[in-house]
Amino acid sequence: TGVQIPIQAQVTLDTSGRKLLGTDIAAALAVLEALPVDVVGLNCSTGPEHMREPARYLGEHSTRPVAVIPNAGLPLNVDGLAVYPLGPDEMAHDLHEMVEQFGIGIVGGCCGTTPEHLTALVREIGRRPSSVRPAKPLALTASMVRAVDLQQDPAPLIVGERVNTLGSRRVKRLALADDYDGMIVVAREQVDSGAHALDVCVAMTERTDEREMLRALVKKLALNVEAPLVLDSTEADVLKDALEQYPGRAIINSINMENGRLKIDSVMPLALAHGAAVVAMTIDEEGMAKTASRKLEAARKIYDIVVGEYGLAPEALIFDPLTFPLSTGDEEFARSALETLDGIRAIETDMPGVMTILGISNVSFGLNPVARKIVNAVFLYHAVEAGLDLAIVHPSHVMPFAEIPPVERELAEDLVLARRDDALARLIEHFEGREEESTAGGPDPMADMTPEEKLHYQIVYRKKEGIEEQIDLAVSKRDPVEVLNGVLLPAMKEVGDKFGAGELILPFVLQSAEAMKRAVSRLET
Ligand code: THG
Repeated sequence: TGVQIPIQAQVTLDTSGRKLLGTDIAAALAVLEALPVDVVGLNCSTGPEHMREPARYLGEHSTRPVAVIPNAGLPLNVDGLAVYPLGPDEMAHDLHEMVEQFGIGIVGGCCGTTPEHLTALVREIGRRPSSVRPAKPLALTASMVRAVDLQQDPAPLIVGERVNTLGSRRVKRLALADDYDGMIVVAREQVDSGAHALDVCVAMTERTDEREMLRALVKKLALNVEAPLVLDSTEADVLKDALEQYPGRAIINSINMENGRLKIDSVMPLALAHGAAVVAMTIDEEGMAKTASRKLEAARKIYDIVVGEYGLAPEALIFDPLTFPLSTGDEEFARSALETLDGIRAIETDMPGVMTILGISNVSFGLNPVARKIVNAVFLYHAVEAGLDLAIVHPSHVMPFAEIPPVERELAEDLVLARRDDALARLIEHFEGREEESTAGGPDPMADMTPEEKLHYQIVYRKKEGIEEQIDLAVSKRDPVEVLNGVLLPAMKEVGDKFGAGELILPFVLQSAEAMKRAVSRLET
């Protein structure tokens, strides 16, 4: 009809602060903020007292006016009838407080409220100027149940890479067998080892039903895994079905300008309709951008269309300045990682507010597994230093930069930062024949330690194997409470401090916590 009618979108939370299927207020707001609604809010289910926390959250973070429309208290069942216990004056008082404290802009009454309740609201609150709303939405992705900040502190947001038929033989085998439960197991493993979100891809040359497969997998993942999804497909129709299936705020991976505007024009309407964030590769008609200045040029063209024309919030635009393998020995790619790092800086300086992402493991394709781990860790470290926000990695394979032996760090940095012409040859030679688990190569660092020192070391360095024996030795000499307070807790505190300082990323903290858990449960017996 051409008539514009404001939309007021409200969620109903139970007394625990969640919707019926578990959605919390942050996940709900992440989804609603990305959609063209005019007012967000809460209604029904509870009285004002249970709405305080979510109302505070909305008041603080919503860029739109916030509505709070409670019941007249939690209903009591009196002889089979619902009785609402909250009187007009009490309700008006509670809502008045929320208006004043949280900047709530719209109030009203749902079940159990009467004309007297509304008269009291009008009398008590009256008309007042609307509160000033935050100018910028939070940069969030969300699953059905929880929201995740795109700007993690410490960075980066970790995107698990393995639920990908192109990136895992195991997942490809599962997908070919239509084993969705098997893929859920892989997804859970990624989340349990520290992934904040999951990249999901079921593209395969062997099959033509990517559309149906991704839809089915997204449906299962949405209900079984709490992490938000990154929908990885080059096909707009595949993305369309997956977005329709997904109840959270997804990230689309990805668009580019290889064929001019074509991909953007087919994907952006979907992104806006579903409120998704979008990964954009720095590829244009001239191909994949290999230098920092070409990456910036391609990114700028995309920005002008996606933000300038389509109106996507810059915070929802995530640039991927491309990672190339360094193992080819190809002269053309020798400086490619360095250009990627400079590309991150250039993009974030030129287009404030946008995010950046990289597929880290690509950098080490073709190297031996031990060398891969180290090159990946070095590249990730420098990318985060350059300002990287999101990293696609295998969370249980990443390694803390600070723990790389200096000699190996230098070899990897020579390659990643293109510091020597013979860097690749030297790195390959160093790691030739090296097996996993013998990474350090040197003497056992725990050889001369007391049981207490070993416990400390095992927690800080995530070595849960055999931690029970050290507990037994430690408690043979001292009080278990002393072992807990004097040894285990300080070790875990050290891990927490390192995390806070950005030296460790989440997967490592979880592994330390796992060692801690085993130690504590032994202590309890
Ligand atoms: N940018 C964006 N998206 C991406 C990439 C990127 N998605 C896909 C890819 N690159 C990132 N994902 C992976 C997944 C797995 C591996 C690398 C990148 C990987 N896999 C092992 C291998 O091939 O050696 C798998 C071995 C096995 O089969 O188990 O390295 O750059 N936006």
